[in-house]
Amino acid sequence: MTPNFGQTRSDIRRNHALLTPESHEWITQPDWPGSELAFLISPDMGANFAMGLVRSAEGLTDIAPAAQGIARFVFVLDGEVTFSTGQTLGAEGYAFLPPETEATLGASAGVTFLLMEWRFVPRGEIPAPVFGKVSDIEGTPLRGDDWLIVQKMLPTDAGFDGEVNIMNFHPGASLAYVETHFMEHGLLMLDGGGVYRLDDQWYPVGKGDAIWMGPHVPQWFGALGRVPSRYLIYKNYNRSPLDAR
Ligand code: UGY
Ligand code: MN
Repeated sequence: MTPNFGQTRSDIRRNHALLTPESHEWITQPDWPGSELAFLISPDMGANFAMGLVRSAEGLTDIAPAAQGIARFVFVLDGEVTFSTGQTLGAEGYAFLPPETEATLGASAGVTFLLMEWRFVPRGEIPAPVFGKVSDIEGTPLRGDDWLIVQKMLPTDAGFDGEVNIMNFHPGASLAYVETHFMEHGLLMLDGGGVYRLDDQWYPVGKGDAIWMGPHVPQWFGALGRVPSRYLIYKNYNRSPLDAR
């Protein structure tokens, strides 16, 4: 076997990180029996949320809900995820489970899904769980650009302390300007690829790559190639910059 000479595209910095598939570390956790998990983003690196991949060769039953006060978001990449409350999610199905949701989680053999968890910041009434699938969501052009379509997976009302969107880029489309904002992001590339600017670095990115963007990090994406590019992106939202971390 050829050695890889210590190379990876993963790059972990003070205010952003690129996490690429060849450097994933799959581990087990006591509260996820039967699974392997690759945590890609976590508070240890400065993020205010955790994001990772979960996979299971034999399938899962009765996985306990998230810890007290923690919201959970699941996005299915392969296979099926089920909840004890009766919902079944196929590929690109998703679930938002607010803190203290009772439902346990199951999954089919060969499942892989994205898992995000964060300490929920309530503003009034805590929203009910949300279940859906990406193909059912109507997209809207971002700031009038019909080459850049956003699908919002969660309702936009103020009870939600975050949003999770799919951004669809026509080949050659790009963000209109370099964004800087205090809200942070977790991102997973779903299709296509291009160049992601993070702070003062320009990274080639493609399907399967994950990105953490910390508060205020300058960010820009340009889609390259002949096929559309898509990414899933989490953003803390409806929060004041003065909310305690
Ligand atoms: O919603 C956002 O802030 C989004 N446009 N950011 C991004 O794609 N990096
Ligand atoms: Mn942004």
